[in-house]
Amino acid sequence: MTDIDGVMDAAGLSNQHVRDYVHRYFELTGADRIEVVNASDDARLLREALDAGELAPAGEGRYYSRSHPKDTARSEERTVVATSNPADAGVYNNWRPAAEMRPLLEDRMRGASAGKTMYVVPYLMAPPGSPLEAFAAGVELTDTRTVVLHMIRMARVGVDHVNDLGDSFVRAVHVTGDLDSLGQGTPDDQRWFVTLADERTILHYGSSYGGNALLGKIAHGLRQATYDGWASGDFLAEQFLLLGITDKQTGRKYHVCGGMPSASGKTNLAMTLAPDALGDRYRVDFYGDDIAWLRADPDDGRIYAINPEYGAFGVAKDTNEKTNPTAVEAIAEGTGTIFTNVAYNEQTQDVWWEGKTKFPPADVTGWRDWKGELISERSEEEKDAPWAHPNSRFTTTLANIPNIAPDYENPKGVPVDAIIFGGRTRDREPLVRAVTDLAEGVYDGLTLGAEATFAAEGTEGVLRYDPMSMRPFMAYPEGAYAAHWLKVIGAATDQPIFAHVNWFQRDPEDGHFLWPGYRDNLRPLLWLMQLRNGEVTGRQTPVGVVPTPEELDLTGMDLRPGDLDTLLTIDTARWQQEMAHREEHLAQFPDLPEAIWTAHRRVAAALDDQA
Ligand code: GTP
Ligand code: SPV
Ligand code: MN
Repeated sequence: MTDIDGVMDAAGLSNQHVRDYVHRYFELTGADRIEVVNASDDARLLREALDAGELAPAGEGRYYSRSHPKDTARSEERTVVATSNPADAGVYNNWRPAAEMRPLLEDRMRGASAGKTMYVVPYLMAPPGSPLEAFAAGVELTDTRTVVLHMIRMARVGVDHVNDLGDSFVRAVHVTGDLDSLGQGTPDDQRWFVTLADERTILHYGSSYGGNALLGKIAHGLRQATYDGWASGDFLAEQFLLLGITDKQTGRKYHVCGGMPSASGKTNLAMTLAPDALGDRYRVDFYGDDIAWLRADPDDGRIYAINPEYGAFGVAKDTNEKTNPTAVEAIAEGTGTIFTNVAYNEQTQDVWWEGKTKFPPADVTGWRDWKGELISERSEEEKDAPWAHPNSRFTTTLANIPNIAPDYENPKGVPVDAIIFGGRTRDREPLVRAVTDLAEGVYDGLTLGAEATFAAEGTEGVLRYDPMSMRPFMAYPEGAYAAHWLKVIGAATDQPIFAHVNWFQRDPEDGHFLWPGYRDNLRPLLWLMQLRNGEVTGRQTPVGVVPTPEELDLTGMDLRPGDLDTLLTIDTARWQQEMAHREEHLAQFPDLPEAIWTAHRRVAAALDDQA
């Protein structure tokens, strides 16, 4: 019989509400042992994971793991937000009654951790001392050691974060289940990923990968927090990157945040190194790459943003010295980085993924693909299959990121100058278009349409609307969401400018990206800051202000002739078609604020005038 209280006493876990919660789920899941985790346990847990074969060494101070081959991405279909109020049902939150989901999940979890250790992981999703700290604490219970190691990198972990909180922490229970027999992706799928938002409880069963299992990140940092932000009236929690731009010539510093759907460029943008030609003048500071919480500050009337996370869980594909030198350094030897589902060489302990180098290693000796199969033994049909899973990732703490902002732990957060939206859109969307009106900016976010990616199972390439990039993380109805956005940003007297960006326009004939992307993405952001400062005027179009070709600083770039024109063109006929789709999309949301419809009609009329 495990002496649970003895373990919690020894770990200094004194909060009685937390202790009661641990007792309850220890009994329910039937785990054999418990362990209370602090960040300082990392080295020991790494050793244990290496000994147990859950991790393999990937060079000095780096680690490699493989997830179950049926468990490599978020499952949107199996993800539910449940409450006790049917009026909380929206279009994208897959609402179910809490009274139905809790017993269902607890049934699945009953006895499912038998033979395993239950790790108790107290965490904080905010810089300590943040005005939003009251929404940030949680305790994840998990039966998988590699999940603990990821949590230590992705969140601030330790008992001190929860001891003095009474009952105000998120209960986040993760039970892995038998991944061999969960019917993943079949009509008999056993997995459930449920946020009981009005009970501040998260119950996830049937995965040990990414957002399905690291509950501080997506389930708390986004789904629970977006619900809490609305219920309290105080803040927004969004799938946003957050960066700073310093103009070394003028000494001014700007902050930009914004939403792009999963695997669409947030990490890369936040880690951007200024293009060589502009590096003497500008510096980009990393604040966050996946989540931002935003609030209006009554003192100076500005919007402030924090990154609640402590690490980055970044897409490996195409990460290299040219696209993202900052990331390459952040995952170098000695950083404690964990790679998941990339290719691995068991003889050299090397890792590889598509786009790390132009061609895969020529000598395939010792190389195994993400499933663990030897490349040298691949059959003719398998020959061209990717070595790494497209959603393979690296996990590293923020402190490893060389352009981490010096003030990234400032509890107050940073004042936001611009909110941008973007995604993978092969036509129609120009490189950048600025929107100065709040309702039109919110409207633009709500109608963000892009090609879905491999970050969720079974959706790659599908064109879909992804409001503010929150479609997989919505927790309450879209009409109320729009109204809450207007309220929170509207409370600021000095509001950010909005913009829509697109790095993914392609040539219709040969398919090449018209814009080289990556480090050059700083250029349209610089233009946006100049527009906000009144230093440029751009060209007014029905869908916003677009730069003139002269206004963009393209020093050191070598664009193909004609590509820049296409990048800055508004195709009126194509946009008119889009407006009809938008109308259908928005019509799904009852109670959408009238200001959003007014913005839609204004844009539509401006396009008709121009046609
Ligand atoms: P999540 O972590 O899933 O929320 O994704 P993210 O939005 O942070 O995506 P990330 O920056 O990791 O990029 C995903 C993929 O897009 C990677 O393979 C990048 O190499 C690629 N990518 C990022 N920026 C650009 C760009 O400017 N141009 C092109 N062509 N690809 C890009
Ligand atoms: C995403 O899918 O948007 C991610 C990765 O940021 S995960 O944590 O798996 O959700
Ligand atoms: Mn994300």
